[in-house]
Amino acid sequence: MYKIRLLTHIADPDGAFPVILSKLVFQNLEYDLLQVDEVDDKVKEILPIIEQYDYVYIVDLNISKELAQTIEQNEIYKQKIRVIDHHFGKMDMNQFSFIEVVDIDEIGIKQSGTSLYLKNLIQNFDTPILHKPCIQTLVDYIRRIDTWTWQELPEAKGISSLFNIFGVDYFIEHYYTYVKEHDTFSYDDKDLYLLEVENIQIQNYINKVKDDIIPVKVDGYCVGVLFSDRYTSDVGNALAEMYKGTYDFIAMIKLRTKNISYRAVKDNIDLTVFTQKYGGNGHKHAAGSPIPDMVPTNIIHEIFPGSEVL
Ligand SMILES: [Mn+2]
Repeated sequence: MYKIRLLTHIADPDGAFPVILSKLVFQNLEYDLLQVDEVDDKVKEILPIIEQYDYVYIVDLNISKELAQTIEQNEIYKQKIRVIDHHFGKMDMNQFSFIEVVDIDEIGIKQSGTSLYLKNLIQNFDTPILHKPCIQTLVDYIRRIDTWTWQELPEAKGISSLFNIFGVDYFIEHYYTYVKEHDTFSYDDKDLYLLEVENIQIQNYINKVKDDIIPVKVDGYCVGVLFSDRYTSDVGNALAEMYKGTYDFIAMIKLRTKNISYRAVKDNIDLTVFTQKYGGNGHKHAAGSPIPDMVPTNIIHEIFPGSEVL
């Protein structure tokens, strides 16, 4: 029986579904849901105890070049660790033998962390359950949401909204049970009602925040900056559409989770170039970067001069 450790992305269904797939295939599984900037530290924690795992999968996330070099030089590390990623900005990590970054596959289909991980599991640990139509459908929906190709199949979008409503832990629990108990996937009446309410809330929220944008010039770009940590994807897409011709991209500052999400407004923008300077990562038209640790404290000092953060 294999013992598996999975490190995956906490932010969206593309990170959550690999947990479900792993639970279906491996009885002995430990997993961590991580932010992009937490991966290196977690891997460094695991390296000294890596003997106890057969494989350590890192999905929809990546590691630093320095850490990749350390792993590549160690026979055991590189045999056990598998990085499966699809972020365009991490393409050059394919130089390492244990890292696979695929943006578009050999037949021209844009890939996501979940879709690549499913392929990997089928190749290496094939079990009948992975071929269930409901898994194929859900993985395809998630892949489309994550690669902005869901417009051709609008029903895919519902999974993203249900993830936002449920939160990551309930999402995993709910769909793990679902795929075990069902052959095919469809939204039920409860899902549809939740989606309707969610849609109204998103529209109301976008209407409220659309006028809160602060125009900022940075590194030669004209950026629409917004403090917003809700409905990132919908807000980003709606604002990018509304502000065509005004901004190069939208930056949504999320203080609570200490990260920034970017959405390109103009087609010719490559956000991987901009975010690299700020320790970020992502795709050409959607990317993220961390907020430096001291920023929340600095803001408190700014608001309450002379204050002391305990
Ligand atoms: Mn992804």
